[in-house]
Amino acid sequence: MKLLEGKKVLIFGIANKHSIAWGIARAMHEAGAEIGFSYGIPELEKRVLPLAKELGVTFVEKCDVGVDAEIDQVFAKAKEHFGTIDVLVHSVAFAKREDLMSYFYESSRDGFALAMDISVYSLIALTRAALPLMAEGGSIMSMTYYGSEKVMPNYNTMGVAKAALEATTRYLAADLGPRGIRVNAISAGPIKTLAAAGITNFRKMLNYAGERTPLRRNVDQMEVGRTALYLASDLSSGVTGEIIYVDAGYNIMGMFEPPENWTAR
Ligand code: NAD
Ligand code: 0WE
Repeated sequence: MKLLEGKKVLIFGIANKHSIAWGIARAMHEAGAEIGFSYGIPELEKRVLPLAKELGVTFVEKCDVGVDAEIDQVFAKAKEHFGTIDVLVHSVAFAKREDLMSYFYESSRDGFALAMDISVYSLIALTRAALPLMAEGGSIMSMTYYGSEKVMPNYNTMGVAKAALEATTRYLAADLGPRGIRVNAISAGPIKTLAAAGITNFRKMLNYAGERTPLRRNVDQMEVGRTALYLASDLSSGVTGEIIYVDAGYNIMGMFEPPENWTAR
């Protein structure tokens, strides 16, 4: 019996084959889950449909998570299609490009509000919409980044939004624990995805981290996917409100040993 046999999973945030959400979809598919996809903008349909086909996914719906009516609609359709769901995956973030460069103190009011709306409030809204379909309990998860805890150059508004996302995870976990619904977040190391492609010097950041993590490498989408599988499955039945790191150990370090090994061991 596979880990997610008979489980139904709804995944938000697949853009293309590089998406973390696609790694999650593949890991959960391999574990026997029945999966539904939702994507954010109409232009992504041509990217997402072939991926859906690859996994035999027939539920593929557009949903801008900044629009309540679209959230209502996608969950109405999910109720028709699946009846109930067991797992909700939130893999969505957005900030204005100009807020991911330059000084944090330059952050605009509307850019800050937008990042919080799309990257944080959406988890609350999706969770609330999913509740009627999760009467038997379930597992909800989202994706975060260490820039929530420590300053990362240019992560800026997104760092503050991820701090709020992690706090949101704990408050939702406390609300929903009594209903048998667990809520967790995965803090992933940097991965080259569409969301990362737009970032100046992302390649440099990847190399910087990859040379210094305890594992001396970066992580990939499938490693995040397999941790998501653990969170979705009964293997994690006692785990809620947690931030789980899938970052090759980056977050445990206090000082990084440069590659040329100056501690002379
Ligand atoms: P991605 O671009 O593949 O995924 C981001 C998704 O958010 C896209 O599918 C995009 O369409 C969607 N989105 C944006 N605005 C939306 C809206 N209004 N409505 C619905 N969907 C919307 O990039 P990714 O790196 O896979 O990002 C997924 C998650 O992982 C994000 O929460 C991101 O912050 C997080 N994360 C990424 C990294 C990294 O280095 N790539 C590291 C840690 C955490
Ligand atoms: O969460 C993210 C990125 C999220 C993201 C990316 C973009 C790029 C294009 C949100 N909004 C946008 N808006 C756009 O217009 N990551 C964890 C990846 C990431 O982004 C960074 C990073 C890392 C790592 C930005 C600056 C510094 C480091």
